Amino acid sequence: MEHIIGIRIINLDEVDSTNEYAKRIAPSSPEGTVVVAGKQTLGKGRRGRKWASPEGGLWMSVVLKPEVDAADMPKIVFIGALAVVDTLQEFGIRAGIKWPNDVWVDGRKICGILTEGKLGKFVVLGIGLNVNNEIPEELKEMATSMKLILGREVDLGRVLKILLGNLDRWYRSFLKDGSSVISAVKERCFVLGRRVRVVEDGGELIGQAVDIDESGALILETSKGSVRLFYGDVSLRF
Ligand code: BT5
Repeated sequence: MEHIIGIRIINLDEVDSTNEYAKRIAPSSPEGTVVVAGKQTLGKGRRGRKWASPEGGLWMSVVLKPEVDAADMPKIVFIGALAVVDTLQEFGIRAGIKWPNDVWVDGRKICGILTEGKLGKFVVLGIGLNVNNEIPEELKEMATSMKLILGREVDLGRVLKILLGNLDRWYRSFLKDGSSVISAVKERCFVLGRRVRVVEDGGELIGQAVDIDESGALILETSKGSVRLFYGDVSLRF
């Protein structure tokens, strides 16, 4: 079976942000084009946050052109998270998904995912995975890397190759049946069944995380009833 993801790989030594680069080339690029950079000078997280991207990490973005509507966007984030969890598993690392866009190992963030796009035109799936890179001082409490966990450097090229294979597999699964992605995320999401605090635009909510529904929303049981969340930062310790 021919692969979709990774049909074309653009390797850059340095870039502002692989997501920005991928958005620039997306209109004229085939679906499955991947942009990888040695380091990012303006790596970004959600809502204008910074993503530390020094040399040694895996900083990449994939151009996708699925025929989906806005409601399917959360599932594309999940494709990234599932593929990263499976990739870490290949290296003997047990990771879990922190809804909506993180992968964590032993209470620390190892990967963040950011999707952006133009509705009806393209989606850029950006993945930042700490591999051999240094973790900046201010993030040491909350972040980790494959090197820190394994106690040795890993072959970045091998990580990329395995990740592309896993992305391709999950993307196909998503195209065939979007709900397969949701059920897989539910199995690997360590937030479910826990009492959590979610900070979002308007303020914060505390409750029991009970489910992820078909649209990818987190269902929180609060003292005031059940709430559906589409966005937010979840904390387990508060
Ligand atoms: C994310 O945002 O977690 C999405 C990160 C996406 C990064 C990739 S790299 C390739 C592509 N190109 C880009 O420019 N971006 C994507 P968010 O949930 O908002 O989390 C951001 C927060 O994570 C920051 O405020 C820090 O607290 C923390 N953080 C920053 N750099 C980190 C790192 N390298 N490892 C772990 N945590 C980090």
